[in-house]
Amino acid sequence: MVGAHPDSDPNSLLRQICQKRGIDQDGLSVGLETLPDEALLANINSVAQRISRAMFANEPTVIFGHDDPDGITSTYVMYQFFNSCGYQRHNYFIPNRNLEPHGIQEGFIRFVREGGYKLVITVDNGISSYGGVEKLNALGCEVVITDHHLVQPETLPNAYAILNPQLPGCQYPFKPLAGVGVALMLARWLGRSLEHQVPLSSYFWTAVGSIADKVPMTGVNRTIVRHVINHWDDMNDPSVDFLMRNHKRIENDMDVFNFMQYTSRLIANGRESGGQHTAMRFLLQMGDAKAELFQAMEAKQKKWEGELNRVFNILDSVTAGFSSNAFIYFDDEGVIPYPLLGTGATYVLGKLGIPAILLKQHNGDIVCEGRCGEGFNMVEAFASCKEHLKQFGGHAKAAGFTLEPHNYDAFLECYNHYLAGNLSHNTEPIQEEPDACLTLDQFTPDNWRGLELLLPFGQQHPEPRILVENVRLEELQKLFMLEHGSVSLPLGQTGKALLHWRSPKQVRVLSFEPADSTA
Ligand SMILES: [Mn+2]
Repeated sequence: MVGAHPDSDPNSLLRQICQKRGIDQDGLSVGLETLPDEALLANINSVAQRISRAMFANEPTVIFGHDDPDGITSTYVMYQFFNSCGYQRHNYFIPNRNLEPHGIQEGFIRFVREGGYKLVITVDNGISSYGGVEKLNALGCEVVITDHHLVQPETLPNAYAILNPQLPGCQYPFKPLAGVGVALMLARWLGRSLEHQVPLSSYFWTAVGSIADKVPMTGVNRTIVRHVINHWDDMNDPSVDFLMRNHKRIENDMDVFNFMQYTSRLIANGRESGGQHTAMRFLLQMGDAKAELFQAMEAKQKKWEGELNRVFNILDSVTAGFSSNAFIYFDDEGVIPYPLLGTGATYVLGKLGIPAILLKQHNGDIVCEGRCGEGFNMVEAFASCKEHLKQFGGHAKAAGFTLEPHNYDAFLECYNHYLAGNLSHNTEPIQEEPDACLTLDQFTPDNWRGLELLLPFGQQHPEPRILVENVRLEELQKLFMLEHGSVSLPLGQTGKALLHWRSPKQVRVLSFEPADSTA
């Protein structure tokens, strides 16, 4: 079987995919040495100096996070960095968005006042907290903002300094970092000046937060996740060790990637009050307390998974037969729990391929989560209606807002006006071409395994789709584990199989078209 024929080259399939996607094959295994210089992040020096001053003067400091996995990991990376420096006056606060709206609100301002904090470091949020920063300043507390959400230049908070690759004029070449990616770059920069190395586990938690936040898996984001995969055996973190004991054995790169995805889903559970979060306590506790907190997160996760299925069923019936170029749904019966509003909007976007917003009553206001694909900008859409909104913010493809109920009709009119002017009429989902076309004799377990180098997958870097022609599914079954979901597998027929890469030994069948029907 092994010979000089090009198709027996284990890298032939990988090469085809890289060519098709315009990926530099040699760049697939680059390391941290290729990361851009953190000095290119605007304001990083003033941010670092202010934080160093707090550390040297032993000022009480609080990290203000966000209650999603990106926000939790951002908080943890910063907190751990301070721990490892021997600083002892730092604390954290994770707001609970079920109790208070997004950003700096009264509960946190009270916490700062009562705790006498002199410095607040926001992570994964803060860029849209103009009013909150004013109130903190009035307490004599300075605020350093680190964030990755889109910047609204006319309402930049009056902070001591702002670190955000999206800031106008910021020279950092890679913009779509996660909130935790920004926190990691700050820790690396502080580490450089303090001659203190950031541990490998911080890269792991950055990978977990980045995967959860669905940032593009390209550039710096990919380099960070790949670094963790490549150095998996050197990982040394009590929380990772604990989670691994409760997880199946990790044998290959895909298992590491699956483990990161599993971790990102687990730590999404555990909102509490008073700035606490079960995932943060799990990360910081040891022994029996750690095990108990793990069980609490698992129990909440099970409960939410059940809820999610119920919400998807509701959305299935709401979207059945829907034909318009934008989706707006007000949950006036209160059947979608607030924490699932964003996931619900993502689900509708996936189904209909059009901009989707879901709204509901929450704590006396109306809250909204919106999701869209290429060619539309949710933040811009909400900005165009901002006179009717209490607050809004997010990313081009995922954003949210709060409004007072009496402004609902005015918002709706304004949003419809924006849709009419900004929605392209061609909303048909684009049928993507496969990444490679092969015949069965060119398709071997060796070149399939070679695709593991493409890990990690995510936005703008999906699992490869391979079209194999003139194949009988029995032949594939001899070579791989076949996963096919609801696609039926007509055995005994020859045809075209469209396949997804799932793991070195596993193939997912997306569709199968018998040769006869293609004639
Ligand atoms: Mn985030």
